[in-house]
Amino acid sequence: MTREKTAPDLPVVGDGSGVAPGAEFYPEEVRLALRNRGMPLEALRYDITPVGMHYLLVHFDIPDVIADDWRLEVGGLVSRPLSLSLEELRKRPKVTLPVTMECAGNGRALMAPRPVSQPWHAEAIGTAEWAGTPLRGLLEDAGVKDDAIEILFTGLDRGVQGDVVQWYQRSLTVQEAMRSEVLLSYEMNGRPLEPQHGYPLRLLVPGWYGMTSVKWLAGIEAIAEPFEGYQMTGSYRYSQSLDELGEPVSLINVRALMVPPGIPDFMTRVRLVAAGTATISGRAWAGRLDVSRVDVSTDGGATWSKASLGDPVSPYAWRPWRFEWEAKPGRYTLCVRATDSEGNEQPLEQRWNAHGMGNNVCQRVEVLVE
Ligand SMILES: Nc1nc2c(c(=O)[nH]1)N[C@H]1C(S)=C(S)[C@@H](COP(=O)(O)O)O[C@H]1N2
Ligand SMILES: [Mo]
Repeated sequence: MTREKTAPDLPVVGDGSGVAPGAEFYPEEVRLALRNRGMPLEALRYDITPVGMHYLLVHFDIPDVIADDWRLEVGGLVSRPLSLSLEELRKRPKVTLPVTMECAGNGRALMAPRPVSQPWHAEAIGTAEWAGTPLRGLLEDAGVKDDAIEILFTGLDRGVQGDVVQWYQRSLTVQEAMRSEVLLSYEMNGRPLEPQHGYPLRLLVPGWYGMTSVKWLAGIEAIAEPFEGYQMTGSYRYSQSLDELGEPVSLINVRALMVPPGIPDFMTRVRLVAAGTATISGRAWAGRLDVSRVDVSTDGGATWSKASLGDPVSPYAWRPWRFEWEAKPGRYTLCVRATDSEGNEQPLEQRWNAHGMGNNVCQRVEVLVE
């Protein structure tokens, strides 16, 4: 395990408090947003998101990995350490699974005051057909020892975050890592991973927010203590201040999004819809749980009507929904709200947290019917 170092003095964004006082974005946030694209919401029409429309989140730089020189090292508290080439991994049992992935920071920019980081509204989402080999088989071959409590995953990207010089690293409990749906993935939508999505290999943890699915994976290590690196303790926490540790962010919260109907105004994205019957449609997901209902409001959340649901693409992927709306001339705020199989409902107002995590507030779309 590489020990994390403290970075020399670096400049701060804004007043350094970690939140923005007003609605204006700092140049640093805009620059991050240009590196990390969101999924255009009209792509909610596809079961499987085309690779070029899937959201993207890269903390540091995309590393330059030469697959022929690359190996996956499996070590730490295991009986038989392994070192595998991409070819060897591809010869192992192969599983293909459509999975909806969402960034834990999705919805951050809708919080007030706004936590300063990647300024997602609601577009940090996508569903890909991921293929790879189950992690469990590999861990069984390596023989994880009884005193191991976590599995640590290390990516090949390095940078500074929260004043800490680090490789991108996240851990899972042995129990979570052993779940059958967890993959070491080398294919996205039937093609080798693109550089930005983790080529040649990434971890894929269905049901968890995206930060868990470590890209450019190079190391897997069984460890005896909980891993306390920056991406586990300095971020990805539900806390009320940056100094407070808070609860870890893990599984994806229930959410529905709609394809914004009609046509957009270029700058404001306000929608123009023709009067008459309008079909409102979209997708809903709840991580590891099922979506049990989706409701639509055309009056900003005052009254709700049930949408009809289609079948999910897989147990870990979104399901389509639709709603027929008799649109009469006027100005409307459309909202959509999903409920999961445990009765959790999307909030109308989000509870604030310092890192801007897990915001699943109901989507609102302004519409002008003529
Ligand atoms: N090595 C590494 N893995 C990573 C990241 C990263 O910056 N480096 N970003 C994480 C985050 S925060 C998310 S949301 C997902 C995004 O995956 P995608 O870019 O393929 O959509 O990758 C995760 N895995
Ligand atoms: Mo993320």
